[in-house]
Amino acid sequence: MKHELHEDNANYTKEIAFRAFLCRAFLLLRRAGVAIVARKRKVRMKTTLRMMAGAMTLGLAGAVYAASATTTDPRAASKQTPWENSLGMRFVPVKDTEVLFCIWLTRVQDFTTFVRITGHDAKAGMYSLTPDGIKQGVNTWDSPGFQQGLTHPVSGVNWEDAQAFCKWLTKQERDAGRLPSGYEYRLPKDAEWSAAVGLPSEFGKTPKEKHRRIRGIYPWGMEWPPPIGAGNFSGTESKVDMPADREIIRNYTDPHPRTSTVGSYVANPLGLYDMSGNLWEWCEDIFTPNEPYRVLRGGAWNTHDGDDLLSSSRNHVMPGIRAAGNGFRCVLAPAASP
Ligand SMILES: [Ca+2]
Repeated sequence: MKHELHEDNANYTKEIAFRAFLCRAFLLLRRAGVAIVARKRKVRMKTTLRMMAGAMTLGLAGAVYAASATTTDPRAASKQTPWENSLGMRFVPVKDTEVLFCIWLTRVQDFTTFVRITGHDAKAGMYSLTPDGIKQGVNTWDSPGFQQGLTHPVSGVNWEDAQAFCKWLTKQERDAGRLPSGYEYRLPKDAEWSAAVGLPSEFGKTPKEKHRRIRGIYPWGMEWPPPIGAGNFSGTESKVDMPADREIIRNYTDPHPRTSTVGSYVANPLGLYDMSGNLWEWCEDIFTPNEPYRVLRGGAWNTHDGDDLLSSSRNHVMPGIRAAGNGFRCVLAPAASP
C-alpha cells in the first residue's frame, strides 16, 4: 500500500480540515449513541455534559487549521502564531524549555522529501504487526502494511533515521538562508518532552528512574479508560488484520485502526497534537547510562496498556530498531554547534 501522490500545502490544509470534520462527526455520533444508553441508565445529565465538553474540545482541534497566521521569527512564535519552516512544519514554544516543539509528528510527506533529496535508505528490517503476529522485513516506512496518506506520521523509522532527518533539515535550511541564525533541528530531550506533556517535576535523574513514577496522570487527565476522542490508541477499531488474541483497550474506540492524519485529535493546552497515541516519539536521551537504549514517549496506535500511556511512561528501544509503532517529532533548538 504505497502512499498517495504528493499534495501541495493548500490542498493539505483543505484535506486536514475535511478529515478533522469527519473525525468530529464520527465522535459526535458515537457520543449521541452513548447518550441514548445513558438515558436508560438515568445518567442523562452527566452524559450531556460530557458531550458538550467533547464537542468543545474537538471543535478546538479543528479550529487550529482555520488559523493560518505564522511568524518567520522563532522568538515571536506562540501557540496562536507558530513558526513555520520550509516543509510547512509548525513550531510553538514550550514553557520551561529553550525549544520550540513541532505541533505534529514528522509526516510522511516530510520524510519523503528528505529521502528523495538525500537517497537515505530507511527500509531494512522494519517490524510490523500482521495477522500472523509481529514480522520483520515484510514492510517498510513507505509501504507500512496499512493505508497511509502523506499527512500521516511516518512510521517504522529508527532513532538514527530521525537523527539523519534533523541534521539534513538543519543543513538544508541553513544553506537556503531559511533557518534563523543560532538554531538547529533535533529530537526533544526526555525532560523537554515531559514539559511538553505537562508533567510536574519528576523525581529521579535518568529516564529510567523517572519511568512510570508518577501514577494516575495521563496526557488527557486522570480517567481510565481514556475519554472518547483522547487519542489514537489500540481500541476496538484496531482489531483488523491483527492476531485474534492481541489485547486492546476494551472500553475505548476511536476512528483509526492504524495511524491517523496528524492533527485529527484535540491538541494539548500548548497546541501540540498526538502527545498521546498515533506513534511513539523518539527522544534524544539514552534510557539509562551504560546501555544503548533510546527513549520513546507517548504511546501509539498499537498501545493498549494503561501503564504505557501514563504521562511518566517511557519506552526504551535500540536506536537501530525500526517498528511500525514508532515515529518522531522535531524541535527547533538553540544550536549546540552553529
Ligand atoms: Ca486507533
